[in-house]
Amino acid sequence: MTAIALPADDGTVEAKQTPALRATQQRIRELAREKNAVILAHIYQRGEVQEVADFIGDSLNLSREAARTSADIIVFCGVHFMAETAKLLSPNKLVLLPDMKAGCGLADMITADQARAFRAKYPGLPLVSYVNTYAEVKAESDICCTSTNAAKVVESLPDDEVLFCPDRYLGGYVQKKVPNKKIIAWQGYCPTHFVIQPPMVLASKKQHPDALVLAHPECSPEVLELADYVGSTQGIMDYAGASPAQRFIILTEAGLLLRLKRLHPHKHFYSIAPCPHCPYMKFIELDAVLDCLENERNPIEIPTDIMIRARRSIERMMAV
Ligand code: CIZ
Repeated sequence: MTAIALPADDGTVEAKQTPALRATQQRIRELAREKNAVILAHIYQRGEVQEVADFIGDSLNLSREAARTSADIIVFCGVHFMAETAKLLSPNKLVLLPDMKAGCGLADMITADQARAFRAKYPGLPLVSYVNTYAEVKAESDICCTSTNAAKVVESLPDDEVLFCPDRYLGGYVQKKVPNKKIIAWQGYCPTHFVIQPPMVLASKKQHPDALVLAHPECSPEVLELADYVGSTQGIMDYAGASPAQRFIILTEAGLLLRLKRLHPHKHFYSIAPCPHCPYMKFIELDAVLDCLENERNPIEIPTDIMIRARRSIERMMAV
């Protein structure tokens, strides 16, 4: 293993900058150039993985950036559904996921069969699916959404009642933003955001009374009640960057905290205790990135019929 972890007081983990780590990073960059590959790192990735990326961001923006490049290969340092989204938007590129164990606890909460049964229970209602779903679920949906545009997507539909999957908390948050429609939400949730509980937030607020609380809408409504701002990963990044405030409590996965600390070293970012880490995101290690690029391992493949229908759901969202 190339990286040696150094835990910080706030619960984030930085890799020790050893010669072996730097050599692996350098080899990844050389190979990316030789093979005309673009490396994407989701904002929840380990710091040393973010450092080798061409683009860092949320899953949809990364997939769109990669689609705009003339790269032959996309290495997606993130989780499986994200690499699938990149493949949907770049069907002619080879998309690689460094470690196939990088699944998603939230995406696992609904299968295509369950999505079909959900629709059958409410005939005629449109199904909106969060991008955090597998391609086979997107294929059963009318339209996709992100945490940034979910309210806008729901608002754009002509129906008074809308099915939403898989995240009940994002569904509930959207319901508050769009009170004129009834949202019937699938009862899934993100296990990493689920561990964030109000007493932990209150304890962090007590420790940092002048800090603003920025929360992701995958947190429970009780947690969102305590937030000064609720937004997607990109929304939190933009808010923290633009705000004149100097101190922030960040209620989402540790990778975002790490990114904010690097981008704004003069500001102060805190978490809750314990700091939430997504185990799936952390499966992506530098050695796996190198191995998958070197050996073109773990290509993402999506059956054509699913590809066509899933892509349609994403394109409808992009048109909103
Ligand atoms: O789609 C993404 O990247 C995730 C996980 C959430 C977000 O808010 O960006």
